[in-house]
Amino acid sequence: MSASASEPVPVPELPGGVDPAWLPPAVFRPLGSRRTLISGTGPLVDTVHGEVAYACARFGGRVARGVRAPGVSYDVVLEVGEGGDRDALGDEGFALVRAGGVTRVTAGGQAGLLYGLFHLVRLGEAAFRGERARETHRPALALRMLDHWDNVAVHPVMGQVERGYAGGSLFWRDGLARSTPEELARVRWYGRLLAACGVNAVAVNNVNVHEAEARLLTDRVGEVAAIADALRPYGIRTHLSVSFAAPMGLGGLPTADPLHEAVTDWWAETTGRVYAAIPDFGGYVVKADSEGQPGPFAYGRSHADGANLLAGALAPYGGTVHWRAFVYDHRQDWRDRSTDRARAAYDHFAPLDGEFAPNAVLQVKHGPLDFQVREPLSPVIGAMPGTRLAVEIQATQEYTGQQRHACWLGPMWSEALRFRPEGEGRPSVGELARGGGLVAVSNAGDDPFWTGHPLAQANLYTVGRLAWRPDADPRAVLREWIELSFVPEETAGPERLRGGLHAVLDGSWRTYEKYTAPLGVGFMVQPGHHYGPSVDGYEYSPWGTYHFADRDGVGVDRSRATGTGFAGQYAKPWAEVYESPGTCPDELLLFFHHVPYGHVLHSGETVIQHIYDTHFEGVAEAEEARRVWAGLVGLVDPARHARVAERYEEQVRGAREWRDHINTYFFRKSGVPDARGRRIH
Ligand code: GCV
Repeated sequence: MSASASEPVPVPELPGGVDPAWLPPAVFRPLGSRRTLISGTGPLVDTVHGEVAYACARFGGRVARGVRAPGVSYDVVLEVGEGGDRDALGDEGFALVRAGGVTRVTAGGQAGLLYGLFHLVRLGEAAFRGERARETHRPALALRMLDHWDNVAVHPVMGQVERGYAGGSLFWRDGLARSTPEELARVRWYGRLLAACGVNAVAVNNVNVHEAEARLLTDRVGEVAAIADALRPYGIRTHLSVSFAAPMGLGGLPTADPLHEAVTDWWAETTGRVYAAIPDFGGYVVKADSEGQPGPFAYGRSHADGANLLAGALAPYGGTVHWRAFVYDHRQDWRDRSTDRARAAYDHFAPLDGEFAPNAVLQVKHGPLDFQVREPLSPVIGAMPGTRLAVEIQATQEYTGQQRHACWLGPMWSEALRFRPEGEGRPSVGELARGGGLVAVSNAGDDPFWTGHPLAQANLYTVGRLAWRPDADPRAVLREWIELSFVPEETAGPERLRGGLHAVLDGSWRTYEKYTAPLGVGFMVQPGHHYGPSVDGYEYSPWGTYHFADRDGVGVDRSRATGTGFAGQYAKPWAEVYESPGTCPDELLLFFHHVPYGHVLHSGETVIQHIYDTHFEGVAEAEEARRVWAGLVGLVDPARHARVAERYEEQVRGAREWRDHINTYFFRKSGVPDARGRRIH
């Protein structure tokens, strides 16, 4: 556990060769060259003390803890507030003011002090200049979480990390928890990075629970406790993915029926033991009745019955169950046009609104399908006002370039979080998620750059900052990340570096969209690993992800009038907007409608010409990004530069492959030549 009160907790040592991401030592210079007084007690205040001491040791400042020494003046005061401040700011909020040459952070609680500290780090010198009127900062979402799809043992198909593109797991190696001092220092460093962008919860194992992962709940809980110990100093609570069938697999019961008393007792006892090992344990994450995972359907019970079973076991300890809404038929017959995977989550869950326990959170993927580069918002998010909802996004780039392509997802997530399911004047998704939070599938691993592609660190950073403020301008978040990670020192002439980084990242999501599956139709990826194009890869498969291209047209008719009725799952105005190709936004046209190739978009182009044009443009943009990046050599750390340069080679190759597959496929299907006469194979 933590060091005793009032002792600084030392900053963990970054293992050799590992990239400091958005916390290079230089970002601590402005704070570390001043005199700071810290007041408050508790383990997170000890962490703050350790951070300031680390900064001062490097940059010549001084830090004192407790009462002001007579005759000594301070430039910075970091304090946990009393009375009204505590109530107004909450445990995680803080106020910042600068007057009379003193910068003062007053936090509502210990966690707020930690976030206030990292806020000062982000502000850099600006935090210590002139006067600053009192401003308050509080996270909009109480739960800001990363889910790791990390396997404890290497899985024969999915490897150590399912959909992981950043090496092995930070937590597990070959069947065991990582436990060397160096490995645990790295876990602590991960916690440090997460706290610096606002994340406060981590689920440490895959939602697809195999045998080894299942046992983390029982005889192997000590391994989870060790991870929790490493993350705790940075205000991060640890969560565990569990199998709904655990009472059978681990407890030897003949059933996992959520209404069976022996099952309830088993979960209660097991959960009690988890809390004995990890007193601040966050709770369970459950994938049930989904892609082969067991669930309550086997007993004729509802998902509210299932979630409430675990919620009941967690409630005495203040824990939460995160119950995933990703439930659909993955054994669909492609000939069956009456089943639509996009409908599934709403069909299963909307009727259960109001039935979930207060400490059950329904975790809903932001789109109705599965983290495609473009999807509408999941209609579940606007349809369950009586349920605590968490929005799930995917930082790991399963369908967005697998961290071989630069694809900053901030604008996509921001669009989802700002979307208003019931139209203008009604709550945004960010507001609707207040009860449950924002959860991202992590893109981090044991890669020296944390995320495989160094520029994918921007996605991880953006997750935390958007969870803190879902209405933040994503470009401002990117700017913060650039300043911390690439331009920490106020050196002359970093404008070219800033400009170059914005040039390659600002529009990278749309670039990726341009050269992959068009107009919201999704998938068209190679089955299994999901990298690279295969237009018909999933067309005759059981997974429910079809595009229905033929010689006349393409897209899925999800209208109420003639299609699967999915558009009718939305409230007004969206149900009407999506219902007709005349009002449906271009970028979602093929998600909602099957149209002829000659259909004219709002942009004035035909669908087929749009496909050709965007695919040529997307490749040109990827080539341009590669060129811009090459020009930044000498301005970026050489190892980072080299890694990104290597990834751009692959991105350009991959983009060309996508372009040629998609354009050729649709040229052959439609027989319509490119109006601009470019070469199509
Ligand atoms: C963890 C998609 C991915 C799976 C993932 C699943 C989920 O289907 O391909 O790897 O499983 O989503 O979100 O549970």
